[in-house]
Formats: sequence, structure tokens, C-alpha cells
Amino acid sequence: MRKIMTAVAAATFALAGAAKAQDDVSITLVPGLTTDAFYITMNRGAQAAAEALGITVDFQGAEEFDPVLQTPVLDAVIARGPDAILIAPTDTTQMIEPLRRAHEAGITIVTVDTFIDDGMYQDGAGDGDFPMTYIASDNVGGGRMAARFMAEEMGGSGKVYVSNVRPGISTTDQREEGFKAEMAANYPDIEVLETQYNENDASLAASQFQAVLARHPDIGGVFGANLFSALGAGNGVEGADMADQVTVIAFDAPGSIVNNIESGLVDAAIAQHPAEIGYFGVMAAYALLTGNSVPVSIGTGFTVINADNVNDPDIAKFIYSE
Ligand code: T6T
Repeated sequence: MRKIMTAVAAATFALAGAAKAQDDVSITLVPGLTTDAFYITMNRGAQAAAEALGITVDFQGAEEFDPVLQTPVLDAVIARGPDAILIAPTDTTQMIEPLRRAHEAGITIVTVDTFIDDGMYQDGAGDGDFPMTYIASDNVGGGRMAARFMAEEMGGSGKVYVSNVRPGISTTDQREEGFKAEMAANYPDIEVLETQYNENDASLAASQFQAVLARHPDIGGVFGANLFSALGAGNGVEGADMADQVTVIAFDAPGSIVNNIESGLVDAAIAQHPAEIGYFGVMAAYALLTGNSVPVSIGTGFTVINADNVNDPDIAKFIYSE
């Protein structure tokens, strides 16, 4: 009961305390890392919304996807005191306390792409209940899509593994969860081997493919659960000259992955819509700051890119900016 009162009180404070004049709104977007085409594209969408609203949105982040590096960036942003922070938290638990400092300073928090705690905000449950909304892809659903494309491409049988970043990141954890759940439910003849964690390092992901290949010469597929995992998995497969035998399904769609689809190295990419996440993230923060309510979560879409549509002019807008 006490927790529920706290959540309701917090929500009321955020709305009542922050009803701003329309042109007096300051928002900072803190990405998972600044140099990733996914977040660069998210910022493009955020800037489009800022322009439409006549406001400024800053982009401040660390150079690696790491809570130890993201926390000081966040502290510096809090010190400058924007009205709202849009953030892709780099760890579900480690970013709760740093974000609580922002919340306690009266800053409205919106999480984009990744979430803290259980990702269900404003429901009175959990330590990280205070963000106002979560705007992202359906990552469990995306993982399920990846499994279906993988299994169809492999004729429903063979050995695969997930190349992933590290445990504790909501998005990539959920993609792996969805991938494994779909395989277990619908493709009993696909064996999912142990996940390989690459710390967001494409070179490590590539060498991990070589190591898995040494243990399992009949490996048939790799699911790269994010941009760097997929790029590295593709490089590993190419280095072993196994593009014809190994199915690679990528999450994310920068130009480099699209090139790998054109060359036949990657079979399909699940492109997220990061510009959409940035656009609706800014719109949601603006709505909250000007006294309006917003949904507690907003789901954005996917586009699957493969050899059939890679050169279709309608697909070009889903390739990430670099
Ligand atoms: O896949 C995206 C993002 O959704 C994820 O949270 C972290 O990795 C990316 O930024 C791609 O590198």
C-alpha cells in the first residue's frame, strides 16, 4: 500500500510540478553509447521531434555501452538540470540508483530502447518504478521473429547459438529469451547451444564463432542479438568461409549489415525503428512536461530486411544513419 501511494504521489508531482510553457522545455537524450548507428538514428528522430516542437534536445553519452561510464555522464546531465531526461539505461539494476538521483532532483525520466528494473513503471512495484514511460521495440517479439527466420532458413533442424552482449541489458536479454522460447515451442529439431557473450565487441564475437566452430563443426546458425554481435558473427562466418553453410540472422540494420545481406553473408536483419523511438520519446517527454498524460509504454515497429527486399526503395528509410 505504501509503495502504491509513493508511486501515485510521484506521478502527481511530475505532472503538477512540471507544467511548463511550451517553448521553455529542455530535454537531454542519453544514449547507450554515442557512436552506435542505432543511437545516432534515434537522435535523428529526436531532433525531428524537437524541430517540430520548436525546442532543443541535447545528446550526451559515453563512448561505450557500460553503466560505469554512463553514470558520470548522467550525473553531469543532472547537474545541468534539464526538465526531462530520455535515457537508454545500460543495465537493468545498476542504473536504478543513478536515475533515482535525477528523479529526486525533479527531472522527468523517460526510458528509450532499454529499461530499468522490470520495465513496468508507475505501477507501485519495484525499486525502479519512477520513470514515466518506456518507448522501445518489442524485444521478446523480435527475438521470436529472429528464431522463425533462422529455423525456416535452416529447414527446421540443426545447431545454432546466440551471440549476445552481456547479461543485465533489458533489450538483448529479452531478444535471447524470445529466440529460445520460439525455438523450444515450435522447432524441436533445432538445438540452441550455449550463448556467447562478446561485451559489445565485434572482434570478440567473430573469434567466438571460430571457437564454436572448432567444438561444433556442424554449426548451422548464429543469431547476432544486436548490431556489434551480428557484425562480428558475420565476420566470423566469412573468415571461416562458411557463408553457404551457416545462417546468420542479425538484429539491427546499419549499412554494414545491409552490405552483408547483399553479399549473402547475412540472411536477414530485424531492423528496429530507432528514429521512431527518438521521435516518440521526445513527444512523450514534451507531453508530460506540458501537463498531459502519456501511455506508460509505447511499442515501436520492426522491418525485416533480406535478399528479397534489400534493394527496394521503400526499405532505404529503415537503414540506420551512421
Ligand atoms: O540493438 C541496439 C539496442 O537496441 C540495444 O539496446 C543495444 O545495442 C544496440 O544499440 C545496437 O548496437
